[in-house]
Order: sequence, then structure tokens, then C-alpha cells
Amino acid sequence: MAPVGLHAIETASRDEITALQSERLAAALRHAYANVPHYRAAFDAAGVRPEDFRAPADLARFPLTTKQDLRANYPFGMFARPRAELARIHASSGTTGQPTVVGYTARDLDVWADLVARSLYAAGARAGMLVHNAYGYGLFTGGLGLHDGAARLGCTVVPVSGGMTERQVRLIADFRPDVISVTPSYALAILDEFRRQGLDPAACSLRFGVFGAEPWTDAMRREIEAGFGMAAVDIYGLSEVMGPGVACECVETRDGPTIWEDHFYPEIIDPATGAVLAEGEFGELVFTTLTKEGMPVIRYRTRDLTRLLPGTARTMRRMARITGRSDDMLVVRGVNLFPSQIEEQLLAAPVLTGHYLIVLTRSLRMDEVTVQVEHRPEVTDADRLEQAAQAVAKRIKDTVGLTVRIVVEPPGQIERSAGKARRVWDRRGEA
Ligand code: DLL
Repeated sequence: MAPVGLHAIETASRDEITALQSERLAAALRHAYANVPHYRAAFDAAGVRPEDFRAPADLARFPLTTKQDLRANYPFGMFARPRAELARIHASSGTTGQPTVVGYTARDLDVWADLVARSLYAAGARAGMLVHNAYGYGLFTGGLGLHDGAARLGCTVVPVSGGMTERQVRLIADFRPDVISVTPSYALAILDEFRRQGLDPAACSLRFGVFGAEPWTDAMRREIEAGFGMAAVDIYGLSEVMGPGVACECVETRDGPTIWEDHFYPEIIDPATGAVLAEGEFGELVFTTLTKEGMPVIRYRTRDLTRLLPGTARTMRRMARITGRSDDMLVVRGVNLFPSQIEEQLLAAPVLTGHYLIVLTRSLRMDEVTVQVEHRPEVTDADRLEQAAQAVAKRIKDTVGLTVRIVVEPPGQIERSAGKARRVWDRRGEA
């Protein structure tokens, strides 16, 4: 078990970090090539061998890996160890049929717990604190991933999982947790439930929250921080690379997740050409795992759009908040639109909330965007709500360049999710 607290590598010099990465990248390429037929075939087809790797810049010569590659090797074809040597399997729900399967050796689970413990520590959590873990338990990596990390840090974990919102509030009120881990959209649902029960969420015991698994904005962060009276940090991860804890914000700076670069090597590529972009440029995030045994990934395309930033609270590099996924980007009348751009503007209106759904329809071959959003329960004046709707529509027109219709709904009208929220309903294909 690793010692708990700030690890020396988190503040090592860039030279030390690069040296460690080079050594680990070379080993990861050898491991993947030797043990996963997919990588052997892909490297051979690209005319590269693990021995061609000398320094991180050489990684660009190796082929990228996509979710389709994982699907094509369903269920266990991407494993670098015999199935019997794996301690656990997780899978993504897979909105379109086949799930994506990932496998961990006991050592992988150990590293994962260390990195989630490191993330929680960066977020402000300490040994002895009580953690209310409302990420879903099961095949999703959020619940068990956070659980093992909180236990590793020495916290008391309440494995409440997602759902049963009334009970979430009751347990927070009665158990008095210091830390909550939950998707930001479900945090808002819990916040509403506090108020519905006549309780003041700002007076609750929570001091730190780790929020992730879906895109969210700084406007949403302000809402959650003010609502609960706590510090809210952004935790990032994906199943294919590990799960939660690939990167996490430090509570003292809250300026974008620090990537745990001793275990994951990040690159930013141009999503159209696959070319590696310079530090600071905006594009698609790609990860190579440096220490994973069970299912190493080489240059995995996350589809998440962001940029790399220099370290602040740590020497390791940060990633900017995810703007969205390239496959979530909506193209409406030729304009690119991310749900986060709408969210920013909705939450800037004091009478509106973060419960919203973007509905796309097509009439007379023209795409139309309607944003359904709930108003705050205490504001019921129809004129005020109409003015807010028009003001938001204008700001979206000014910032994004799209005409959208804002429909303000009463509280409770938009479907709640206990996990990742659904933000878009694309009905353009409907007759
Ligand atoms: O969502 C792992 C996770 C669990 C992360 C709990 C944080 C907290 P997947 O289900 O495989 O894994 O989904 C991964 O979710 O590629 C992003 O598109 C999105 N995502 C995850 N964290 C963030 C975040 C988990 N902090 C996919 N901000 C990723 C924005 C995020 N998007």
C-alpha cells in the first residue's frame, strides 16, 4: 500500500517526470506489442516496432486506437493477460448496443485505488473523513473506483450509489459526510431535494465534492459551491484508460484537472487529421497508459475536446475543462454547438436552473433548437421568466451565433438522471 498524502512524484521536476514517462512508455509499447494481437497487427501495418521508441516525441509514429478497435475485439481481445489473471472487469453501458469491456489485474486495481486516493487528497479529502459516494456501483467505473480510492485514503465510505434522492438527503443530514462524490447533474437534483424537504443545503456538513463523469461548466460549479457551501472540484477519467482518477483538480487552485502523468501520457491531436498539436492548442485528448497490465491502451482517442496546460499546484500538466465530446458536438444549420455553451448562458440567468434539455427538430428542412429549462421554484412571475428566456436566447445568439427557442418549464418537468444527465434529444431524423 502506498503512503497516503502528497506523493513526491506529484511535484518532481519536469525532467524527472519526462524520464519516468520515457522509460514507462517504452515498456508499455513492448507489453502491448508482445501480448495483444491487435497492437502487434496495428504496429506492423504502420511499420513501427517498440524498439523505434526513444523519447516521448516518437510516440506520434505509433498508431492511434479507437473505440471501434475495442468493439472489434469484444469481449476480451484487448486484454494483455489471460482472463484468469484478471481481478475485475468493468464495462461502459454502450448507448449503441455492444458495451466496451475493460479488465484489471490486482495490481491495476491497486494503482487505481492509489490514484483515486491521490485525486481525493488533491480535492481536499483527508484520512478519517466521511465520504458519501453517490456514483453508480456496478459495471460503471464511478462507484467502485471512488469507493476503493476513498478507502485507500483512509476515509469512511458510504456506498450509497445513485438514485433514491430523498434517501440521499436523509443520509447526508444524518451521517454528516465531509465529502460527496457524484455527477454534477445529480448533485443539482440532491440540492433541489434538500430545499423541497425544507432543509438548507448550505448548512449541511459537506465541505468538498468531486464531480465528474460528464461535462459541466464553471457556472454549474458556482451553483453547486454556493448551494452546498463547499468546494467543488472536477475529476476526470474514462473506463478505457482506467476510470475516475486519470486526472483531478487541486482544491487550492481549481483551474483544471491535473493529469497523473506518472501513469498516463497525454497528447492532443487534430481530430480531423490525427496530427499531434503543440502544447496549449485545442483538440482531442489521447492517452497512453504507462503502467496498466491487464488492458494497456496505446494512443487511445478519448473523443474529449480540451487542451493541455502547464502545471500550477503540481508540476504535472493540467487539462482544461472538457468543452464536450467530438461525438456530442451538434451541428445545427452549419454552426457547431456544445451543450456546455447553452448551460453557461442558462445559469447566468438568476431565475433559471441547470436542469435543461436541448431538443433538435427539423421543419421544412430547417433545423430548430428548443431549450427546455426549469425555473427556480421561488420565482413564478411569468413576465420575469419570459424576460429571462428572451435575454438568454439573445446571449446565445450573440455568443454562439444560433437562434434558439427557450421554453421555461416549472420545477420537476425535466427528467432527472441519477448518473450522467442526458442533455440532448435529437429528433431531426423523425418523420
Ligand atoms: O465516467 C469515469 C468517471 C467516473 C469519471 C466518475 C469521473 C467520475 P466512462 O463512463 O467511461 O467513465 O465515461 C468517460 O465521460 O470520455 C468524458 O466524455 C466524460 N467525462 C468523464 N469525466 C469528465 C469530466 C467515467 N470531469 C467519459 N468532465 C469521458 C467532462 C467527463 N467529461
